[in-house]
Amino acid sequence: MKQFLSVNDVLDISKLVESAKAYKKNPFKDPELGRNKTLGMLFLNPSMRTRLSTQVAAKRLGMEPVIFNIDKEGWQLEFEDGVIMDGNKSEHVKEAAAVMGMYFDIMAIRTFPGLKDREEDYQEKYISQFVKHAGVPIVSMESATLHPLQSLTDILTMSENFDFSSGRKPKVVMTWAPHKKALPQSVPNSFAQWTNAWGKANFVITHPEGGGYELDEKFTAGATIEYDQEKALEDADFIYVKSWSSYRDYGKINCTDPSWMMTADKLENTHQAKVMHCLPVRRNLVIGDNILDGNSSLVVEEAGNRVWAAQAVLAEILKNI
Ligand code: SN0
Repeated sequence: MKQFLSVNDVLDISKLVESAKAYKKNPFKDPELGRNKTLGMLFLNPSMRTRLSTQVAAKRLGMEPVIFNIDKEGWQLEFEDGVIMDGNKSEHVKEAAAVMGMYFDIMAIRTFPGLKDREEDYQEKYISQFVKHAGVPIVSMESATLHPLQSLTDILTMSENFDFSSGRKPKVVMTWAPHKKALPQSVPNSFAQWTNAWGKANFVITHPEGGGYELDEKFTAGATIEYDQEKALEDADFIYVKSWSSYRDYGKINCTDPSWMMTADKLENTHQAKVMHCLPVRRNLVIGDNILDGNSSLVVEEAGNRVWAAQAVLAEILKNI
């Protein structure tokens, strides 16, 4: 693997999941793979799980992770081409990325969307410039439109929590939930893209009708869209809860209906469904206490799996440099 920006960089999802499981069984089996290699971890936005799990994963492969919170500690970067830099931006990404590429063997980057200009966000203006100018493999730690390390973790978590030998496909339902902030579509886009590419589930997406919450079909094609949440949740094996802002009415919050919150009573007509969320989750706004404090929640186990997903991805890239 030469980079990790989306599922399209993965040759064989099942193999990558098996590799993550092998690291889970034996975290220290490859202490030499990343020896004398440095991972630059660049944050333009906040992070807890991604930062910590990727750092731990890198160390277990013998790598040295170096963290740089560019948003707080660096020069403000310019990303536009051909501008006169007489404003508050001190350095162009062309130099910044090229320089960092001289220091690091792999670079991992977190950069959220602006949620104002859909075209700009969906062109991945920020991460793509690092790809272009850094000259080293780039790993997405959530970009403007995708969050592949999270999605690999989610596939791993589902594969551990379903008995595929039953011959039945699990029903996976991704449901929208209300939120007070306009959130990126990155996590739901990416979950849809990976679940479709994985191909081992019956996949349904449910969200309010009329607010433009339909996600980019480039990621969702193959999934069933059902606007009635109750109907969508029938016979579910996994319920993936996520809030996102409108895609069609870009970046807007067009629905705040609390009845879309995930609560324990909604599990009644499911196959004892397990509830997933990437975290951080706002209790009693997105998911109720009665789920998060009960047996149906996988959220902590899921977050724990982030280490093994990151380790599998870094290992694949290290084998190629
Ligand atoms: C981010 C998102 O993409 O939805 C990161 C998830 C991994 N989530 C948030 O920004 C939540 C912030 C909040 O205040 O609840």
